[in-house]
Formats: sequence, structure tokens, C-alpha cells
Amino acid sequence: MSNEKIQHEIEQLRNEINHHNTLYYVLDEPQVTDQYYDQLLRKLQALETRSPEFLTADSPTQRVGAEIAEQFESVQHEVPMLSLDNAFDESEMLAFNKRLKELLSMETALQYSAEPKLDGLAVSLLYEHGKLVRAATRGDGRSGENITTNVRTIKSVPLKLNGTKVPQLLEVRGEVYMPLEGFRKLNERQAKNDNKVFANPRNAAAGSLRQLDPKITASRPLTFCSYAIAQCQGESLPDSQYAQMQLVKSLGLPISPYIQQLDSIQACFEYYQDIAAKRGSLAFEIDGVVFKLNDINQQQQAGFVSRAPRWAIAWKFPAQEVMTTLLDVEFQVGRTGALTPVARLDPVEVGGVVVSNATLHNMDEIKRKDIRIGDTVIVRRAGDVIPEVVAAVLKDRKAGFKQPEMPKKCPVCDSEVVQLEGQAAYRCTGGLVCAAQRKEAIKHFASRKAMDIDGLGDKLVEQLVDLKMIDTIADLYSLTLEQLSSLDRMAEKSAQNLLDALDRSKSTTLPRFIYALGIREVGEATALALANYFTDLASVEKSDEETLIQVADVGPVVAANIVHFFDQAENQQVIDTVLAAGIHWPPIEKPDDIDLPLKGTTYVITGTLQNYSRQQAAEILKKLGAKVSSSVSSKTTAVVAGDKPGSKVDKADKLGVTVLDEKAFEDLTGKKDD
Ligand code: I6G
Repeated sequence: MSNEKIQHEIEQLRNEINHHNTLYYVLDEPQVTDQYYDQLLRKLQALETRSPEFLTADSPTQRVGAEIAEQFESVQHEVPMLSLDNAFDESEMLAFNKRLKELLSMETALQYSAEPKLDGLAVSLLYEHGKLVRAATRGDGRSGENITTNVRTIKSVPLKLNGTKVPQLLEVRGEVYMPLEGFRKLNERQAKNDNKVFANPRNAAAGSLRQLDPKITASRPLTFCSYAIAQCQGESLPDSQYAQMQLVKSLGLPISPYIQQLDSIQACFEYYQDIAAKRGSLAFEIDGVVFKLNDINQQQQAGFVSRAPRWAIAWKFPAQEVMTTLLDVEFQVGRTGALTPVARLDPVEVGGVVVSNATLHNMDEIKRKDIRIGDTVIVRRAGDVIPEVVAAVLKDRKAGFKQPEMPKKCPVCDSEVVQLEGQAAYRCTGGLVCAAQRKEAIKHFASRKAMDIDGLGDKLVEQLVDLKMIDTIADLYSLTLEQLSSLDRMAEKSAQNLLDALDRSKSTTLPRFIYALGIREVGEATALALANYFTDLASVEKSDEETLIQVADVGPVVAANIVHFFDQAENQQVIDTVLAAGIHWPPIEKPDDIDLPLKGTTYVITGTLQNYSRQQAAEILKKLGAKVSSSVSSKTTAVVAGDKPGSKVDKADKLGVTVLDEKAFEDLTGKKDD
């Protein structure tokens, strides 16, 4: 290929990649698969490697710089980066609107532009002739830090602007933030590698952006949303906030998909309520709604006070994180006997709800966060999740504050508490002796996705167990109208309704029944897989671990839990009793044995694989129809061996059984299953 042709192809590829970036990050309308996009990027990379003379800084291959910075340089903001005034209720919003109307001598309603306030970090992006030349933090508003190398790694920030009407100079302000799903995955990864876990997405975004090594920033799921134009030269700007943001969008920069123009302060109230209602289901955290005068002339007329514009306001939501005192830590016993530390708090309002209890997850978390009784703690309640203690405020700590300790005896039944090897959880050994475990098991049995016993709620189960009317699920179906009617606040009609619901629940399905038994780590999907594999309960009950691990979703730990559950005489007795009460389900047809490529083969997996856990590798093989066994015999098709395989490979060699390395395993199964 001639040089000219190469250059042309490079340009075409860059344009195509930038186009797909806009479709993906700005318009939320991707038109190609990730694979196709990666292919384009690799092709471009190959051409640039072959012809480095055509490499430019705005190429989409040049997001991650190689250099690790020593520190961030300071940059002056030509236009100060201001903050926003806050409002906390309708009356403060009305006062804001009134102030503006007076200031502008307006009799008629003011028009506003509105959008959710993302909980991230304010960043300035400077484009010269369409190319990103500088990114900076807010800092003190007059000068911030130059974080260009890090911001270049954020894929939603275009390195080059789109279109024919690109201004000579454009400074856009916006928020860098971390979506919740990415935050959750990042924290999982951090905890697994014994690294710092972030308290919230905002801290995670801040920590990720302030990395001196841009490779670390690149590995973090950051994204960007524009909210204002600070400077523009060489092109004229539209005269409304809303239209300016549409222009920003047309240049390839992401803007809020929720932005709206509103015709009155009343419309602002409705918008706020609407966003507040959506808050829990958004993919990212927001901490309020920002309202701005839509008319840019009016903005200019209104001007600024000290460090904030008079023409904009952030109507904040109730805080999701507040401080309070940790009064005590108690231990709650769950269905499987696991003891969860629960914080008893000085009651405090979080996100609009009074909270007096919060989870501390487990003892490892308490140690990691170094939380002590008496501490001032930060409590967080986001969306529908259970309130949690995220951190202790160390400056308030007094000598003598002690870390809570796991009790040696169950607080409910006084049985011994043990920690199983290799597990973070501590468990009560009381089993069915423990009223807490029995209560939880019954609640689970009655729950919607299990036996769906309408009217048998948590409070009623607790009452029935406390009054010794029922001990286990076996007693549910012999409850009488007389017994139930004798309960506090239970009219005869409600008692009869509950008996009818119990009767209706007898007609169920095998997956529901298996799930309802509450076997440790057997969720709905596993229960369904067990039911489909075995087709009847008796076969599940008598199966061994070797057979159970053939079932999709079942690994050695779950298999051991299942065998252990059915080995308990008390569990068998409970099952027999409820079945005798008339629980039944329709028979399951065994699905036609589809001709899977590895049907009839048996594999053993040993050692440490680089790209898969043994469980993942087993799942891949099982999905292709193979059996997976834990021991090598002459019937074994092959042994898949990772690092440090041990005696299984020796045995395979002796028996003449094939041994596959990870590469051969991938060739056999097609690809990495992710
Ligand atoms: O901190 C901010 C968040 C969101 C803002 C802002 C915004 O608009 C949606 N707008 C301005 C003008 C300022 N700060 C100063």
C-alpha cells in the first residue's frame, strides 16, 4: 500500500471509530458489536505501528499515555469554576424564583433548564480546533490540577470533536462520575486483591481520577457528562442553556439524557418529584436536581454572587450518607445459622427515612473498617439497599472504644458458634433447635418465589414460633382455624384466608419446592437446574456429590450442601410430613437430550488455570454436554491441567489418559466463557 493510501485508511478508521463512540456514548444507540469495534481499533493500531509517521495524539488508539506523572501541574481557569447555591425544599425554590423575577423585573413565568445533579467531580475540558488539549479539576475555582492524561482515558470524552462547525476554542464543564455497576465491580476487585475499598461512587471516581499512573485510571469505569459551556471562540452560541447543551451534544460530547426545558417554577417541582422517584433505579448516583435560567441573556443580567451564579440552583435530595453514634453491635441469626453483625444506631434520618439499625456485613468488614462501639459512624442508605455502616470517623474516637466481638454462643439458642474453615461467616450450630433459624426457614418457605403462602408474613411467622404453635415448616399444614383465630389481631376471616392460602400452596412445582427447602446456596436457578436434571425429588435426595456436580450451576460446595441437607434425619422428617399433608407438583418431562458436542465424555480438572476458576471451567464443559468428575479413571476422556496439578496428572499418565493444558482446553471449548 502506498503511504497516501495508508494515511487515508488510517483517517477513515479513526472517523469510523469516533462515529461509533458518539453513537455509543452520546446517542446511546450503538450500531455495532463490541467485537466489531475492537476489530476496528486493532486494525488502526496495526496500521499506526507500521507507519508511526501518521500517529497523532487525537487518535482513538492514544488514550492511555505511557508515562507516570510525578505530580499534577496547576492550571489557571480563565473563567472561574463556580459552585452552586443549594435549596432543600419548595419554599427555598419559590424564594429563588421570586428573587430572579424581581431582579429581572419579570411579571411572567421564568423558563428553566433542568437536569439531575450527578454525584461526581466537576471537570473542565478545553478543546482547541476540535482537539482535547487540557482537562482540569475545579480546585479552588480559580486554579485546579491538570489531569489531561487521566481524562484522556475516559472513553466517553472525545479526543476530537465532531462536525463541520467546530469552534476554534471550546471549554466545556461537566461531571466525571462512576456508574453504580462499575463501582460495585471495582470494589469487588479491590477487596479480592486486598486493596482499598471505596465508600461510595464519588470517592471511587475521585480516587481514580487522581492517580499518577494513567493506566490505573484507564482500568476504572469512569464516565463523563457535560453541563455547561464556559468559553467559546470562533462560532456563535445559541441563546438558551438547553440549546447550548444540544450543540455540545452535536459536537460529540455526552450530555444528560434527562435535560428538559421547563416553563414555570411549578413545572420545576414536578420535574424534581419525577427525578426523585427515578433516583433509586438510575444506573448512577445523583444528589439533587440543577435548575438554571434557560435564557442566556437573563443569566447574564442576573450575574453572580461571591462564588455562585444567581441564575442557577441545586435542589438537593435528602442526604444518603449521615453521621451518627454506634450505640452497640448485636448479632442476627439467619436461615442458615450465619451470624450477621447489626449496628444499633442513635436514630438518624438518612435519605428521608429514620434509621436505627444498619448492617455491618461480617466480622472481616468490621476489622477492615476498624469500627468500634461508641464511634461516630457514617451511615449510608442508597436506593433500596439495606442501610450500612460505611466508615468510622476517627477524629471522634475516644480511648476505650472497643471492636465488637463475635459471641461464642448463639444469642438466640445458646448453641455453640463456629467459623467454618476458609469462610468469613460464623454460624450457630443449633440447626432446628435455634428458633431464629427455624423462623427464617419458615419465612423463606412461605415467601413469594418459594411456596407463595399469601398472608403468612414475617411478623406472623415470628408470632407463631414464639407461641410454639409451630416449630418447623412441617407444622404449617396442621394449623387450625381455632388456633389462628386465637392470635392477636387475627379475625376469623383472616384466619380462614390463611388456611385457604396454605391449601392453595400445596399445588406447586418441583423447582419451587426444592427452592423452598432453603438448602444453603441453592437459589431459584439452581433449584430449577436440579429439578430439570433429576425430574423427581427422590433422585435429588439420594444423589451423591459426583452426580450433583454434573448439574449446571452446581459446584463441589453446593453439591456438598445438598448432600448434607438430605443426610439430616430431621430434614427428611420435615419433607415427609409436608408431602403427607398433600404437597404435589406436575411431573417434569425430561428435555430431549440435545446433541451437545461433548456428550458422552468425562473430564477431570486439576491445578490452577490462568483464566478460569476450576468451577468456571467445569461449567463450560458441562454446558457442552461433558461430565466433570473429581477422580481420574480409565473412563476419563481427558484431564485439564493448570499450574501445580499434583497427582491427578501422574495418574492420567499411568492410565494413558490425555492431559490438556489451558490452551488445548480453550481450543476444545471454543473460547473463554465470560
Ligand atoms: O456543580 C455543578 C453541577 C451541575 C454545576 C452545574 C451543574 O449543572 C448541571 N452548573 C454550573 C453552572 C455550576 N456547577 C457552576
